[in-house]
Amino acid sequence: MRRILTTLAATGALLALPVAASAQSPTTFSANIGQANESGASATADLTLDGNDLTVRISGNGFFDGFPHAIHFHGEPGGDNVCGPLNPGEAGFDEADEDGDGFLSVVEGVPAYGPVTVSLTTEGDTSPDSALAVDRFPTSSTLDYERTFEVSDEVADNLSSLHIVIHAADLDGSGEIGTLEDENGEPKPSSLDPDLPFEATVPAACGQITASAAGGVATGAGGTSESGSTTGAIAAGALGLAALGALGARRRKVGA
Ligand SMILES: [Cu+2]
Repeated sequence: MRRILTTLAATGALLALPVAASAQSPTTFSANIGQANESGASATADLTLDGNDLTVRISGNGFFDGFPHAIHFHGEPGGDNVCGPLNPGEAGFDEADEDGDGFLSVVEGVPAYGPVTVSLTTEGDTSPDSALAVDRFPTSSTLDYERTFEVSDEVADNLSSLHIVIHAADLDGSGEIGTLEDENGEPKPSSLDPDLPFEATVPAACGQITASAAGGVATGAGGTSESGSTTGAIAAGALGLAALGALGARRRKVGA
């Protein structure tokens, strides 16, 4: 019996600690991720930053089903990054489309949205080294991405200057990725890696990360003790959901 009580007490202490920490610091961000290259795909993202732990949830639709969609944060942290003109007909698109093929390649988009800062892989490394880790990105048309991982101080402090870019689109409507041909009738290669097809890495959607309106997560300043405890309960619920989500994601990976 004493052992049970000790265990319960220890569990209570473990549960209480993150609530106390989270009541002060989490900051929320979101991104509306619109189509690029007239892919017809779009997504929304919700981000929660707690210290250097960043939880990213992305839900989309219209993405090519059954092919890995590389997802990155792009941008120089603190820099003047924008999604830029992403679709034919938008102001500045013809200038950005340097080779005049009618598509904005990854490389052609970099002057606007900047280099890869974080790779939103499903597991393992999240650095730019994993930018093309095609076996560790979502493959469904709705993406259904959720992951919590640690980011650098530089990224944590400058999230609002970064963008989420989602790659891979069936540009020629063939029902396959990799059928697009260049002007010579040869398979059109990726601007990043000649061993990958153009369609495998081309931007399909882009959205700027913006801080959510103040009040989304209570700061606690000026709050009564009663509302403070309500905030704590909500934070605890959110943490519980996040933990369940992380477990679920891990399960899915193991089962896949
Ligand atoms: Cu990217």
